[in-house]
Amino acid sequence: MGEGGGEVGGPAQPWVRHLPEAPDPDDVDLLSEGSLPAAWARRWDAHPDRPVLCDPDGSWLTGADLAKRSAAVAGRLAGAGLRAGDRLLLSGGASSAFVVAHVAAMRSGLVVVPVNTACSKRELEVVIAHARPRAAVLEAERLRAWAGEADPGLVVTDVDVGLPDGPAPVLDAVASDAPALLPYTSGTTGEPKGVPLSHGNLLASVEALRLAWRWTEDDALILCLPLFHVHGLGVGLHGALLSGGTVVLHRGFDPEAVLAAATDATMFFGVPTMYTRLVAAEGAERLAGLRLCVSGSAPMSAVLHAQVLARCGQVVLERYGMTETIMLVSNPLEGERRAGSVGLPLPGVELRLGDDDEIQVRGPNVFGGYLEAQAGKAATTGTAPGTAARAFTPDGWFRTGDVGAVDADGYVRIVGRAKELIITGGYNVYPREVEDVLRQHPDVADVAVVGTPSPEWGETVTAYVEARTGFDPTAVLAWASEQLAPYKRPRLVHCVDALPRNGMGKVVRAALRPPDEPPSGQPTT
Ligand code: MCA
Ligand code: AMP
Repeated sequence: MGEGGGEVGGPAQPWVRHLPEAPDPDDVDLLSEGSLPAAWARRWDAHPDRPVLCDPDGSWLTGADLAKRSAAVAGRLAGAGLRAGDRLLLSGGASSAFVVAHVAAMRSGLVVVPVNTACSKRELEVVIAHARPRAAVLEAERLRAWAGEADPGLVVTDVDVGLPDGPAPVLDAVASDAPALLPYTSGTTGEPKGVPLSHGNLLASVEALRLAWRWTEDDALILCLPLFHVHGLGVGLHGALLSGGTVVLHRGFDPEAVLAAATDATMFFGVPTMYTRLVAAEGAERLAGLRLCVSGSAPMSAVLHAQVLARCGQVVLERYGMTETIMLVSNPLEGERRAGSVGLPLPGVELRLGDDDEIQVRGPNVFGGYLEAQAGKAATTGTAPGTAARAFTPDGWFRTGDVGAVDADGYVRIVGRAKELIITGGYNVYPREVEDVLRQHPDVADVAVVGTPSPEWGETVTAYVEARTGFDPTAVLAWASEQLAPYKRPRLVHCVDALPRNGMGKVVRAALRPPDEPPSGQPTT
């Protein structure tokens, strides 16, 4: 289907099917609250004594607590010289202190750069060099030391933001088009790509979810996703604070803890690997008490969908999104939740199939272009020549790199990927980044990295290595482990005499097959 063909969400706006009374789309204003911090502050003012956040230690914060503590942290950040528009690295496990720091930054107009808690020194240095943050709020001592070495001028502090007090700056006055979040993805070229998301992008996406999933102040969300990706931070945390309900933070995913929490909660968001573990857990049926279980970040198989229904009594609602767009498509809350489909475009989202059936989207949730480092400063280059510009079509639609199909009744299915991407346990791994690291080892002549199917992880990162004499896979993997966050490390390594290549000398990934001998490394499944 050519560009412009197969448009879903055009004049008829099928997304109204997510809303109970099929309103006129023109009456739906996803940005009416102005910004997330402004909306949150209104909730806390209206109901100061209402609990909003449960720390993993079981202690609660009310709306008034969150308003007061975040204003105090905003004062300390301003006292350290940070001003609206400055970038702030943020990394930590789930805790109320982490949430307070994040909310303080958002309220002050700082741009939060989320960092994986398990990132390597190399990965942290790459982000610091590219994003050029002014300050870093980092829970792990290891990260604080590395950040200080990478940029001695950086203000580095822990998640309690133990800086001297200062008067709070103007709060909750951010413009809709001001940048709010700058997550990083390594991308198909192996180069870091910063994804600037504006306050408008963040608000539009969670407002759409609030409407589509009827997320209200009566909801309590169990949140055990990492808070350095859009799924946990931009959907789970932001959405819960917008709903006016509560969010119960878990520090990491433990199926028993989730099932124990299910009796007092209403919602759970997870990746398929979490559901695989939940169906296998004792007491899986306790999940039935929740009003909504959502899955995303990776495809959920029809088999797993059926297992969750059989073991947990839940018809999982699968949805589809990206860091660059936050949430795009969701199965309906009411109406059929179709296994193997990600559902209908969310309110505000227009979707079409472009060349080779690539899913293309536009809407108020879609970012404006990647941030590229330029001679000492970074600039947004949504339409500049180069890799980043190819992210958009000439008529302004974002190219997702996912290949889709749309059923006669408007349900979207993801049938493949045009981009080279491995999704393992809901985390994205770009083969090029792993290959670039492995190729630096003197015993590796060349290497190709692919995902191989795994029942638990979806895909497992697998390396095919053309080895030099003396190649020791264990030593090479140990060395790669210092360069890469744990989820990016190859879990399977195959030695091959020669990588399959086409006439141009390019590796043909589809032709990579495990040789007969058992692989080296520690398979995860
Ligand atoms: C942990 N390990 C992994 C992964 N997670 N290996 C590959 N892929 C992974 N995802 C490694 C650990 O380092 C450890 O290695 C070994 O596997 C066993 O660890 P385990 O304790 O079992 O793992 P875990 O800590 O329980 O983590 C599994 C998890 C986690 C809970 C499923 O991966 C997770 O939270 N995934 C969610 C990711 C996410 O939020 N993605 C959203 C991005 P070793 O034994 O060598 O030490 S996508 C997004 O944001 C868009 C917008 C969207 O659509 O949502
Ligand atoms: P990220 O770049 O980490 O934001 O990951 C976005 C990618 O995750 C998308 O482009 C898809 O390839 C994939 N993804 C997210 N949700 C789903 C889903 N429900 N089914 C299949 N793939 C998904």
